[in-house]
Amino acid sequence: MKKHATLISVFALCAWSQAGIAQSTLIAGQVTKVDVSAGNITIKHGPIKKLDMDQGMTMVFHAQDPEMLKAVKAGDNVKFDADSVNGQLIVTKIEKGK
Ligand SMILES: [Cu+2]
Repeated sequence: MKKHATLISVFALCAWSQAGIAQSTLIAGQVTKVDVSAGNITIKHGPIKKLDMDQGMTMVFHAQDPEMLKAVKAGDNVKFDADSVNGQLIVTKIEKGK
């Protein structure tokens, strides 16, 4: 009985954290250019508060892993996450939106 209760609470915690990530950290944007060989992607995006971008803009990001750029192409609407690493903006996650 005790073991069962522990399993349920671990599962609930996991589901909660995944929902939090999906809602709060992904940024909506549109891909305008992909350069897989250089590992760069140009994205037109809205405000990104955590990166001090108060307005939308079109800019180049470096991909954390160039392989992930193969899943998207110019014109795609995407949801992505980005971080500033040593002054360079890195896309850490990208997925196709609708
Ligand atoms: Cu920007």
